[in-house]
Amino acid sequence: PVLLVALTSVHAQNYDESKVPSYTLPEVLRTVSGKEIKNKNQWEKTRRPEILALFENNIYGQMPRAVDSIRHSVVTEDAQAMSGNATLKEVAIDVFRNKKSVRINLTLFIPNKKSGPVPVFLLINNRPKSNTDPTRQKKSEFWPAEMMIDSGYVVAAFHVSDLAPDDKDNYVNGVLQMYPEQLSADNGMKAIGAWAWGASRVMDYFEKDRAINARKVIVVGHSRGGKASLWAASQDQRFAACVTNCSGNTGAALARRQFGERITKINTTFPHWFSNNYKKFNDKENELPVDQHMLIALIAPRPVYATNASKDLWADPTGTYLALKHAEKVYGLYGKKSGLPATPPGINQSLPKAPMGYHNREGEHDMTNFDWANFIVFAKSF
Ligand code: GTR
Repeated sequence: PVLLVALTSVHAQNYDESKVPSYTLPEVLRTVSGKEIKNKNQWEKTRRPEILALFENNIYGQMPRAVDSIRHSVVTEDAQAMSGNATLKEVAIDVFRNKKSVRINLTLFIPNKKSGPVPVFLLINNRPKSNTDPTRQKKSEFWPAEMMIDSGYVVAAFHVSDLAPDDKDNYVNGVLQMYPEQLSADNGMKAIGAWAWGASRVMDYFEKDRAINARKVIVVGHSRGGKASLWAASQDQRFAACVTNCSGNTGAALARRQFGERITKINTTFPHWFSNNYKKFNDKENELPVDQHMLIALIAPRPVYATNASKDLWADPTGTYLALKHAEKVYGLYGKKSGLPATPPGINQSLPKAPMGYHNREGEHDMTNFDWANFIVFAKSF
């Protein structure tokens, strides 16, 4: 029993701010070889690709790009959806590679009152499919499609299971069938990478649909989906902005704070999310060549909104705020100033403003009408 107690205390999760260890973050504006980055050209030419490769090789895995062909088929089109307020389109996106394929089932509602290409909120849905019910018999605050339509946005969603089932024994049954080399590589893509890959394939479709403003697609994700929305926006610069809600560890929260969920825990509970290489950093946050502020920096100068819930300490709302603050200097290279104060705003005091927004909603780990109403304000700010 003595040994058991010792082991559990090593892995106990910390929720006490006074027990956050002191830490030094990797410097976002200095290259691995020590060169200072002074302007956006140096950032884009040297440091941004370097950081992207560090995230690929150590955390999320590679992002395979080669495909043999892609087919888009509109399966349903109903111009009288939502009592005539929206056009529902259900689109099958079939991607072929190495004689294998995946089908992404995209649901989208387009507001009828808008003419011309319309900006989009695209949700990477990690919750039950009923949350994005195309018939609207079931309505959920997780994806309040009517609210988004009334505000003049296209609202779209796909489910993560189309790309990689969220299960350690089955995650290979999806995109990874097309890229078997990823499975044997220590920096190979796993489930979260596959979900982000799916968001990019949806973006390919948006670029072909004339009802859509593909220059203004905001990729949204909650929790594990929010880790994927950040990774999608980081590596695919076609996304205009990113919303990451309660994304926590290996999402928008700083790993080195060791507050709430930690790398060992996430790699143990979800061994199918991140690359094999990431396991090397179990209990070794300080050895990572990156921290999560650098993932946000990869999105610069595009807007990022990182949102949280007050009772969701597991996802470290404060560590998320600090990650935004530490990414500010990269936005600064583009002359963009975040309006975020030095310390986090109070509960429900939302700051939904480009280039960096933050709020900490009162309540549980979830995504609600409060969050979405703020996502709209954020989208109107750029
Ligand atoms: C938790 C996990 C978090 C977060 C969450 C979710 O169990 O530890 O990192 O991803 O699930 O996706 O709701």
